Amino acid sequence: MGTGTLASAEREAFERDGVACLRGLLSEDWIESLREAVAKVMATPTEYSRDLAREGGKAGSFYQEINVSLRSDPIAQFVKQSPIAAAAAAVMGSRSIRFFSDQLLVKEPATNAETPWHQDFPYFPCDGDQIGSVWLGLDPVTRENGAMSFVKGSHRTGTLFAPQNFGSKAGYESDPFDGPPPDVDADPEAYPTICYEMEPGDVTIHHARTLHGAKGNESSDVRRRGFTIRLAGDDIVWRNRRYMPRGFEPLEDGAPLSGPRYPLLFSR
Ligand SMILES: O=C(O)CCC(=O)C(=O)O
Repeated sequence: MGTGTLASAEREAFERDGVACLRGLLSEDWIESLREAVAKVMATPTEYSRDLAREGGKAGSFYQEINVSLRSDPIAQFVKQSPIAAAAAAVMGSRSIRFFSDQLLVKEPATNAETPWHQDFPYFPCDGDQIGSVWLGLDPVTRENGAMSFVKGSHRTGTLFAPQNFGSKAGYESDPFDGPPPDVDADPEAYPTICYEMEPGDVTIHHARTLHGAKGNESSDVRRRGFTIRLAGDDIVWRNRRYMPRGFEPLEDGAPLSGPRYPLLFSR
């Protein structure tokens, strides 16, 4: 699907559910170039690389690294030139899209480290509504190997749950939020979820206030190489927060995103 044919159904799904799935957005060439680049990144870990399975005392490996596009030219090229930013603008209803951050999240087979239920927004030093994440898999992604689930409509409840360390699950020192995230799995009636199984080339885009999480990778032989790009629309401004994740360049409190660290990827 090209962004020119982006159906209003996907924008409606994003508004209603807090997540939309765009099938076949990316060509095989983009996926192959990302696979090669991710292999190089993982072979040369940095101080920003973590294994969330090891940190959480779990089996397997859950490699996580923030802002890999800042150290890998092919990944930067993907962020800047692929149809991702134009698609995000259409789905989020924004005239412009800026890069905010990215994250590589690779769950190897037989890894029982879950991605805890969380909203992205409390981890982001920003304010506004037009902010979301485009997530893609470099492998077929199923419930078995760790497809994400999203609590439908949770981006519009007005509730924001406190950030926590994904490995140890300890709460971070943060601004006052509405307590820790709920146990979504324990109450499916209160928290109806949606899960998209995906092929390489498909992407999801979720609102930064949407509650989401993923199981571990229970497959014995299929990896789950996930890559997510955080994209900011017209109304997003910098906000100083007590919990400040690594990898951001602070701006003045309340300032619109600007400068080379937050480049404009799309405008219309
Ligand atoms: O890949 C995962 O398991 C989690 C990704 C995520 O939470 C996100 O992209 O916001």
